[in-house]
Amino acid sequence: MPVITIYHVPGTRSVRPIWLCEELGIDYKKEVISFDASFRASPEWRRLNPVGKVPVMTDGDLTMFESCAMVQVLLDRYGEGRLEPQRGSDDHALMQQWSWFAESTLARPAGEIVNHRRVFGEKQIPEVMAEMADRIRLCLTAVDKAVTGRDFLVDYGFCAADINLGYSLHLARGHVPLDDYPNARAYFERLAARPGFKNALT
Ligand SMILES: N[C@@H](CCC(=O)N[C@@H](CS)C(=O)NCC(=O)O)C(=O)O
Repeated sequence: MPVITIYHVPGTRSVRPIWLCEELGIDYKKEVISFDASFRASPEWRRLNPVGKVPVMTDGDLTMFESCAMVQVLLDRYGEGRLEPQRGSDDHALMQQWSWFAESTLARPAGEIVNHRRVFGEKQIPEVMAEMADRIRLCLTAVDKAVTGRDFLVDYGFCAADINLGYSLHLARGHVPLDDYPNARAYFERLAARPGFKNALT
């Protein structure tokens, strides 16, 4: 009986902790929930995620939100040193850098496009959409450079930062195609070919 439950909506940021569990063979339960605004605003869901977003993870008595934090907690509790470089090393610092970049710098404009569309519908402001797309392009340029001539982000090899950024690239490519960023595209394709990603996406 798994003690970890990940509340999941296919294609959303719950992909990150689920993908990590798949890669590490951690036993977890996937609880698929509704993405309806009314469900996310319900007292029942707000008790788990006070801002009504997805995902949520529980592990025994712990209930938490923020997908990249979940990835780190899973590494701390069950990773046994796998999928992260040695703590304190430069590679570990870069793993943190790219994980934070994944959510706060790249996923942010992508998420804002989704939110803006959802909230404003027909009345969306083209200048806002264009500005967010420009922010994504800037991030994709940075990723493209970072993975030029290498398979993964840090020398250690495939690690949790690739999971965090891989999801953000999946999100971003729905708004800005990766075609103009051949290294980032090849990197994303390498990540997307992993069974863990495929199993996490649905
Ligand atoms: N930083 C949060 C972001 C969570 C987030 O924005 N989730 C999206 C789905 S991928 C969501 O629930 N959006 C609904 C909304 O923002 O109203 C995390 O990484 O968990």
